[in-house]
Amino acid sequence: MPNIPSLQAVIFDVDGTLAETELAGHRVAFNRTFAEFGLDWNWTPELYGELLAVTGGKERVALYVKRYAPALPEQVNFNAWIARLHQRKSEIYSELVLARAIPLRPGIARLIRELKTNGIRLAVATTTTPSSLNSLIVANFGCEMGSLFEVIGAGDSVVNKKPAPDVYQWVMEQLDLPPEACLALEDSYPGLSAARTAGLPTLITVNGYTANDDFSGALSVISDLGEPDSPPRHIAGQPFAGTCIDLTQLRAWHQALLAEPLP
Ligand code: XBP
Ligand code: MG
Repeated sequence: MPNIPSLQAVIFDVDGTLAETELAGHRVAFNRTFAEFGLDWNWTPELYGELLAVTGGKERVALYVKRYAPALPEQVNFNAWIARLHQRKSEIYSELVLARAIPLRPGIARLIRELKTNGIRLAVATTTTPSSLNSLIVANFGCEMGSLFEVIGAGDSVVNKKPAPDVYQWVMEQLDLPPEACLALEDSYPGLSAARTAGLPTLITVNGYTANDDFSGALSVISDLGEPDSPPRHIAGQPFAGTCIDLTQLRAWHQALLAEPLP
């Protein structure tokens, strides 16, 4: 019998996983910021989907400028200007989520509470900023992010953002746990790549922007975590038992996977 560690921690992605924040949250905040900065840029839902190929808001603006060469205001330092723009965008995003414009995805609040009650350690690995994450948590849980998550890898915690594995590796170092004792929850190809390269078994819940991503190597791919009266749809990988994804299911997947690892 191989020495299989039990599931000790779940590491959550944020955007697209905890909540559908991109279309009505980050995208809208970017467009409002562009208007405030006197730019005539408009990131349509389609264009934003294309720009999601790169993670991180500052990096996304830089990709847009490189790819579409829009007229830029006179400025001395491009990176400093992007940083100011992104700072303001983050403030507007927080205002949006604190107005409860962005609810959590099905099953997220239920699973987080169940994991916490049962002593599973909780962490976050995201490319968004700590302030944006905190606003989402305050709006939906009524508490600060630090009271839910023991370790938070966010924004510029690491230099190389997803799909690089760095943020997951940093989080596991802080947890002092090996990947075999953890499970990642993601929604996108860059997120899956980051988690898998870090050695983590990864559950995917898809969303409108990521439904057609390549999720080869995921433990399981499902529509969402579901609720007891509203089961998720299984898309690929390991099937689930029961009506929604709970701790019993995560433990079952984890044990089965460790006994027979993914290729
Ligand atoms: C998703 C992202 C982020 C957000 C915006 O992050 O790619 O860039 O779109 O974040 P994840 P900021 O799924 O890893 O949580 O503008 O705050 O950088
Ligand atoms: Mg994501």
